[in-house]
Amino acid sequence: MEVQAFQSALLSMDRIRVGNLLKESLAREGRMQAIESLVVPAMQAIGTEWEQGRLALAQVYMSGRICEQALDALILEDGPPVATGPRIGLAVFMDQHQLGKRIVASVLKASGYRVLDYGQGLDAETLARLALADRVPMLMVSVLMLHSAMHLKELRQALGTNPEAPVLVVGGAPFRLDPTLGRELGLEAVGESAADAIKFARQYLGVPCPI
Ligand code: B12
Repeated sequence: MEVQAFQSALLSMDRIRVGNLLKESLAREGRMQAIESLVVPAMQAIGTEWEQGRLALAQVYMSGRICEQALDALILEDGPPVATGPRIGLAVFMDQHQLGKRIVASVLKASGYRVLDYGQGLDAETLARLALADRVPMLMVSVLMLHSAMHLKELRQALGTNPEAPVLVVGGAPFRLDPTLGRELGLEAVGESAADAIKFARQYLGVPCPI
């Protein structure tokens, strides 16, 4: 019901209602749960409707933009998080879907990790070069299209296998839609949600000391 209200506010471009619904959900469930239970299913439903020809791509685009703005406003309200913990490289691999990366960046920062945001649309060679030059201990990659996911093996190879190579953590819609995809691609750390990003960061890098 609430997801439907959020979805219809997005499609009617009612930014105020979008912001209010998000704030209400946040007050009830906390930031991460509000995002997972409202933004993710609403955008997923919008994607399905577009696929079935009931929505135009422009409506999908505008819904994404409005979510980005609403989330940015919420994040800024808390003040920019100051992080001093381990560094994590983060990027959207090959495609241009940025909403998931923003959410992952925000929860990692809020948990004390320093995020090096490499942007979006990066190919395997470019991304590996950036991560290796920065010597990040972990590289998180958001992937929204199956076609992009199919190139992750190239990224894995370009990162190399020496002990200095960053731990590769991937996430995004193709892995949520097909839970076996990560295994098929030979990837070890595959996340389905922003909470999984924190889970892997803690597992491999430890919990940052509070400041
Ligand atoms: C919004 C959207 C767009 C917007 C993007 C706007 C933006 N600024 O991001 C626009 C309109 C630009 C767009 C364009 C296109 N899109 Co699009 N898009 C979507 C849509 C509807 C929602 C994506 C989204 O924002 N979801 C909300 C976020 C919060 O969820 P999320 O990214 O999954 O992230 C969550 C988790 O996955 C996880 N996570 C994400 N990353 C990571 C990383 C790590 C390390 C971890 C641990 C976790 C994690 O945490 C997040 C919070 O839970 C999806 C549908 C869907 N089911 O995902 C289609 C979808 C991804 N798009 C699709 C397509 C086909 C396209 C286009 C090719 C359309 C076209 N003909 O031009 C283009 C391609 C553009 C490009 N080159 O990248 C298809 C892909 C199909 C496929 N087989 O791969 C989808 C699945 C729609 C569909 N059902 O067909 N799109």
